[in-house]
This record gives sequence, C-alpha cells and structure tokens, in this order.
Amino acid sequence: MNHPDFASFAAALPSEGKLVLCTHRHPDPDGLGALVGVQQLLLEKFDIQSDLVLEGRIRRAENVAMRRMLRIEALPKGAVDPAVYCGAIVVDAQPAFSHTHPPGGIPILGVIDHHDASEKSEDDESNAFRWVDSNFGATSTMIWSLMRAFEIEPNERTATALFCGIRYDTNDLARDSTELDETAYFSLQRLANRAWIGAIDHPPLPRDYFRQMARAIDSCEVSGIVLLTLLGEVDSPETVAEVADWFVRLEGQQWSLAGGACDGRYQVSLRTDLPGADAYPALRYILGREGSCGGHGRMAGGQIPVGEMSVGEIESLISRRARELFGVTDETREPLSSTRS
Ligand SMILES: [Mn+2]
Repeated sequence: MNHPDFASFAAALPSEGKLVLCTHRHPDPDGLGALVGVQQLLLEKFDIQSDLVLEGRIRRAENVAMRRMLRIEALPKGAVDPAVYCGAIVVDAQPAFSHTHPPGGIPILGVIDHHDASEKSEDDESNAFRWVDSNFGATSTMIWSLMRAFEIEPNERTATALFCGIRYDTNDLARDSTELDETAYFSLQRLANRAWIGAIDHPPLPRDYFRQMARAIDSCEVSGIVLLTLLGEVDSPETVAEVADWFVRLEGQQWSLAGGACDGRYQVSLRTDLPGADAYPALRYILGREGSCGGHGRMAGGQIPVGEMSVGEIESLISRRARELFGVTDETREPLSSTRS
C-alpha cells in the first residue's frame, strides 16, 4: 500500500474558487461516502467550497436511503456551468473509465481511487494529485486517511457516509479489506450515527423490487461454478449489481454474473466468493473488445453499448465467453430454481 505525499494534495488545490466533486455513473455508497468526506475536508481544512455532481440513477433502496438520511445534495450533470468552477476532483473512479464522465471544460485537480485501471488517464501528464491504489478495500478508507493526514475529524454525517462506503465495498471487512480498512471502519463506527446506519441497512422496499427479484430467480441458470442471470431490459443498472450480489450467496463457491440493458448500455456485474479470485481480469475477458470494465478484488462491473449488437446478441456473447472462460459446457446448464442442493 503506497502512501502519497499528502502535501501534494494541498499543492494541487487552488488558492481561491469553487470545486466540483464527482464519481462514477450510478454512484454506490463508497462513491457517495468519498464525496462527502472530500467535501468536509476541503471546507474545513482549505476553506474551499465544493458542489457534488452525480450522474446516472440511484435506485437501489439502500443507496436511496443513504442519500436521504445524509441529505446528500448534488447537481445533475447537465447543470454544471464550467465558468463557476476552477477544478474537479474524481473519487472512486478515474476519468479514463467508460462509466466516469467528469463535467467538461473543468481541469481535473485530483483523482483518488482504489480500482485497477488498464486505461491510462489523460490527467497522467498534469500536476493533478493522483492516488490510485487497488490494495485499499474502499476509496472511503483513502479519504479517511487523507482527512487524518490533515487532522480533520469526520463529523457525524461524514463518518456515517465513509463507514457505509467501507462496509459496502468490503462486505463489513469480510472481502478484500486491509488493516487500514479495518482501522478506518472501527474508528468511523464510533463516530457514526447508528440510527442512520440502521435506516440505510433496512430501507422499505417497493413492490417492483420483489417483482424484479422474482424475474431474476426465473432467469438464473447454473452451469457448474457459474451462475448466469441475463435479464434483458432492466429499470436500473443497480438491479444488475444487486442481483449479482444476491446470487453469489448461493451455497458453494462460485462466480455470479448478472447483466441487463438500460439507457443504451448492457450493464454487467461479476462477483465471486472463491478465495483469492480476481474478478477484473475475468470480466475483461468476458466483455472483450466489445466492452469496458473496472473492478476490485472479487467484484467487477462493466458495460457493452447496445446498438451495433442487439441485447440478445450481447447476451449470447457474454454467455458463450463466460462458459469458455470457466470451462463449463452448455449441457450442464440448469435453472437455479430447479437445482437440487
Ligand atoms: Mn469503491
């Protein structure tokens, strides 16, 4: 785990002017937590105002609850006037990622992320603060370290946000977490608001949620160590991640791949509970040059644009490559709902 020269973070900041903070499309708790943390740090340590800009939908009930409980206010992406901001900071994502689009016309001053990256960023040559380290279980841990380096204690709201980020990305430290993630997790837990965490953990679920899960159960096919759940069209890309997370819990150790089309993109999430397995290279292979992806440890996500290929063609491609990669044949396919334990 490398520690950056934290002074270079301060050096990358402007002496005056406002910043915009952003993360990947369809932000998850780690992205949201990191944004809230950076915003408090900038204001309290550097007296710099910032606005958050969020792209894509937040529909997953836990993420909606997190935004509501913590009053995470953000501008829609189209509403950012570049004349108002003198720089942007990207967290839990990198500008070169296909699911990350910092608002145009604003220089990138910082990138803080824990994802593996094959694509090189345009900001590599500049003086931007760049801290990318895939050893961290969560970007929220990196932001906690940054706050600690500048002696800013997370307030109750920030602590709750960063805590949710770490627990979501590391499955409460059970997955891909390091000693520093653990230290951050317990330190933040003491400062966080437990009632808010409870409300974020168990939000009320709309009927659509149960309909969607019923459809996922019907669609899921098991072939040996691979669970494939290809859903056709979905209401929200978060559905895909949620389904992949859910099915990886099937007893036994396996890979869970879920996919669904939304807003002109076919979204794919891959999870595994095989110890030491690396999801990113697996998804890289499955999406091939047709798609793009990112990942960390046992989780990866990506997409293929719909257009040149139809949703059906994309699903056959993904299904074929996944079977190829994991060495399972077509004959072993059976619906999850008829699988005997
Ligand atoms: Mn993350």
